[in-house]
Amino acid sequence: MMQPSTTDPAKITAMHTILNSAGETTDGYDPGLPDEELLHYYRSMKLVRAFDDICLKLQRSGRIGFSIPNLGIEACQIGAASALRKDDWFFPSYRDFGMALYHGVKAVDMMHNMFGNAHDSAKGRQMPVHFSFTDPIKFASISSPLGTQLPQAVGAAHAAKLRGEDTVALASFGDGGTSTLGFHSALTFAGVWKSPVVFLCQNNGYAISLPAHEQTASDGYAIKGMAYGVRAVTVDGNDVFAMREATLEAAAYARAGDGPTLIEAVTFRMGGHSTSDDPSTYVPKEVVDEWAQKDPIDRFEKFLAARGLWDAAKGEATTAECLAEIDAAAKEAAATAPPKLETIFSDVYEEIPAHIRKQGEASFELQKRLGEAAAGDGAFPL
Ligand SMILES: Cc1ncc(C[n+]2csc(CCOP(=O)(O)OP(=O)(O)O)c2C)c(N)n1
Repeated sequence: MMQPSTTDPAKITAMHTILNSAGETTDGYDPGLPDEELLHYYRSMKLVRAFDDICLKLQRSGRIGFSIPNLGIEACQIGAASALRKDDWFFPSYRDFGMALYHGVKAVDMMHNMFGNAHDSAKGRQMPVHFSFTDPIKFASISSPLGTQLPQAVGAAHAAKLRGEDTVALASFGDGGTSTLGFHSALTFAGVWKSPVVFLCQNNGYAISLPAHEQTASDGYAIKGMAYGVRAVTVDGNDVFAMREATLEAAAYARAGDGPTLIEAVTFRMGGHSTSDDPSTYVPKEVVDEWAQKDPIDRFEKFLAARGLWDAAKGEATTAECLAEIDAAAKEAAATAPPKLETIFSDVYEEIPAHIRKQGEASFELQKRLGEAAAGDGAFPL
């Protein structure tokens, strides 16, 4: 369906769309998916939006440090995730938690991280939105330094290949991530080794305030695959079906032993970079208005409506359900105790070195004397 080419730059940079803004598909395309799966796509995208809404309120009321908005880019995550198996590897960026929600990670487990409490999989030692899950998918820890997940994905994919497994690794990153050394070394190795990796570059218009056209002088990002001998394709990132098809093809190509693919998903971040950002200071209003017409959920609703699966009441009911689920998750996480200071070395050392033990004991003693830090101490600067 995507007809990508690794040799013809014009084909690599031509954007593939299946579902247009009117909710119509190209050439009578049918995803061949049962209604319940289509509705799962829909609910997953709405759940991402609900998570964003509630996290913004939690951040503005000082309950969590910060969060990362996804408004407008939900189809990238859900389309790509839907094409992968539960035993594949995910090496996500901080804007990719929709992939985990799609595959059944519970919202409350995400909220435990947002609050950094005792049930957080990272035991409260990570920043908010820096999720890591081993169940039900292998969702490697999100890290803040851009591009680091790309060589990690190549390593995991290469190891799987050496073990004779047919799993693939998805490395997801933004347009800004392509300027990191990680991007170039990962594509070099994956190209040479024919590693089973899907590189997903979500070109969402800006790297914080830097517009994508100032990030690179090349004609988009997919074309960068050519120099590394990596198959590449440019896809409409607001089209959940185009994202699914491109990722399915890339995964099949990788599983067949043919090597990696670089997918450039063209999309737009309608919100801020994080809850500390005000995009109205650098994004022209006309650009926002133009992208609002291409909203990924709106066009999917039109598609569902044409199949008799959606109407305004269904939309409202889904929004209410998703908000209730995320709200309950936030309440549970907020009511969960913070990690005990004594757990600070858990899972770090097999045997705690003597000098570290001594430092730990001194701080435990200090805490006994001075008590726990109160909420609001050490305000989060991001
Ligand atoms: C190596 C590195 N350099 C700079 C930063 C600071 N930084 C954090 S997010 C960001 C923008 C990233 O933009 P992009 O990769 O396009 O992803 P997006 O946030 O748009 O999803 C920058 C420059 C960082 N985290 N890591």
